[in-house]
Amino acid sequence: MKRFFLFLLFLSAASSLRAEDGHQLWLRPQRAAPVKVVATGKNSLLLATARQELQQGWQGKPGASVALTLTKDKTIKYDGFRLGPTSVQAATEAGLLYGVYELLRRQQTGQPVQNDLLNPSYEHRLLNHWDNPDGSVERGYAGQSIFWRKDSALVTTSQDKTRWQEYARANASVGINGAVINNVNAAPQILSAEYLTRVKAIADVLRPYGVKTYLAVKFSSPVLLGGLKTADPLDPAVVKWWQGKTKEIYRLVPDFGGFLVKASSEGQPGPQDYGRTHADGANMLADAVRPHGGLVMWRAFVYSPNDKDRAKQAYNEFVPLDGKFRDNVIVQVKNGPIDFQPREPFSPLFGALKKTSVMPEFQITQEYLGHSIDLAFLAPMWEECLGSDTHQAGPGSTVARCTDGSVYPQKHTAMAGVANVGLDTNWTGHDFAQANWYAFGRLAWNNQLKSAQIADEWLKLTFGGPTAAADWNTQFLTPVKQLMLDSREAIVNYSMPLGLHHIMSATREHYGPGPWWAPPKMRADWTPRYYHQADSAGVGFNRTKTGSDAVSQYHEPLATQFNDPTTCPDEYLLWFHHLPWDFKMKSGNTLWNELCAHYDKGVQQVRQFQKVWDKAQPYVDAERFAVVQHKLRSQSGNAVQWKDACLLYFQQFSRMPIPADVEPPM
Ligand code: GCW
Repeated sequence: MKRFFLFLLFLSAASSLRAEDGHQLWLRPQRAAPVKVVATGKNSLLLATARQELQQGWQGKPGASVALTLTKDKTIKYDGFRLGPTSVQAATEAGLLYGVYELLRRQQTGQPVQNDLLNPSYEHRLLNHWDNPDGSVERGYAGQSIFWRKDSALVTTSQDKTRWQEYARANASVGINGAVINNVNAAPQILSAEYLTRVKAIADVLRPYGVKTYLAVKFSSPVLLGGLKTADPLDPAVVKWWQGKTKEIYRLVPDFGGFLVKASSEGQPGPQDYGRTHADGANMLADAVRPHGGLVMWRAFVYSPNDKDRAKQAYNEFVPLDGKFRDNVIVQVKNGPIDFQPREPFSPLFGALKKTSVMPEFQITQEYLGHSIDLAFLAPMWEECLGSDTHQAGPGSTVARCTDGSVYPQKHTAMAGVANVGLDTNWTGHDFAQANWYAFGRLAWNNQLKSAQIADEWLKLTFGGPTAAADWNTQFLTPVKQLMLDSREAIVNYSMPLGLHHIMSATREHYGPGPWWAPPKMRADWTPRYYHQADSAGVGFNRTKTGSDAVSQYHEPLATQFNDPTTCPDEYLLWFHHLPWDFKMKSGNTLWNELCAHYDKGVQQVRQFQKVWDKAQPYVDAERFAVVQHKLRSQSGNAVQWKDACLLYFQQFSRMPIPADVEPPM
């Protein structure tokens, strides 16, 4: 009996240990060597954090002395730092903290430290949480919100605080320094005194890690919460209301970051309801936060049911406003012109807004890339966008350089990622989705980093360590890294290859295929047909000069290149062209055969991933191994579903046979 009891005890200890593996993210506890920390400056919150991290994680010479020094070195930008094997110099305390994390990361991943200068690409590196006050998370696949739960406004538990602290630490370790803690489809009550109490509680926990708190606000809050008759941004009573509300927030959270706004977009109220422009709306809020040093991040995600081409609207609405925004406004632009699809060309707003601060918004949560079931490493997608040459200020004006201040003298620079974090033990649902949180932070810090390096670091930190087997690098790291690097393209292949987009299922919350979905009276631009335009003559959206002319929103030589199907890159072909099924591709295949080949390839790729993962078993703890294996199995089924459904659906228009080397639909 006693033995059985001990066995139970062992089991529960073992299982909690296993759950911990996922919970620790890339910050797994290390057996640290003793270290002496010599810090200049007063013992502030951030320095205390830096000191603690060093003491918990030092892998260098035992007893070494590490100097954390504040300096006025002008080559250090924002919260960048200079790193030596036993020293960090920075202009800010946050910089010292980031230097410490970098030092520890290098030690753990076996990268050398010479005297390096590391400056962040962007001043503000933020997560956007689409978390609602009732605890649900819009497009969240990792459980309920870590910030809110039904009726939580008034009670903050010690468990809440522990979780927020772990969250803040994870952010800081990759340089993320801001969090918008509620949904852009904002509930007005977030600005009520009751909720602001909790906002303060959250901000107090995030602060020692250098993470600033921001709020998303509903433009009609003065009406819904303040009882005013209007939310017209030029109305003095409205201006006054926002000023008062802002003061109230700053009294509670003196370092509050500012507001994120989705306005006149997808049914959300906004300045256009009063005949005003985005600039009028943004500037009014910018003036309210300016005395406190706050920012306004104004989203450019706008489209309406009457557009002939949704992809064009943001550019049409925002380019005429270039130069009209206050300098503490940043226009936040999604990577592509439609909506976080598995592949889109870059948004033509990048580089086109020359007198306005512009920031990229990426989606970390996998709304269109398989939720938390499919394995998708997203760094390659973001790298592709950041590296796209807009040509707006000559060759080399990449999206990265057009947003980080290299090309235009932006007053503020920033990057945002829609978070994939929830209450799940492993934070992100899929164990590999942690890599996307990690990758976002790393890319926001350094927009030139390569996906392969990010994957390498993340795998070493997450699955490696001193206890790893001798052949870990060859048997685990190399193949699993390749799997990660191929994973996004596999999803493009089995879901929306060759520039197809927005043909996912609407009824299953954007998981799986749905090119046929078109209930009566549904808004056209919410149905997949609007995007694929398949008919007996061909498939694809004609955005050339003979179609919607969206190509003209791109700077030459891109406009000409995209306009011609023989020069348009295959990846964007059906994004820009409606082409006959027998159109001859660069490969020599007909379009139909090429489409079939891509769908098939995607399926084969996932099967290959399964094999790679099966072989990884000896190198992974049992729990994470089994869960990922199980998810890959589901993903494999999902891939087949995509292939079969899309090929059968499109075949009714193409009336062409499935090529012999493609697995026939079931
Ligand atoms: O991708 C779409 C999502 C919406 C989201 C919207 C946006 C928060 O389907 O859920 O709303 O974009 O980015 O505002």
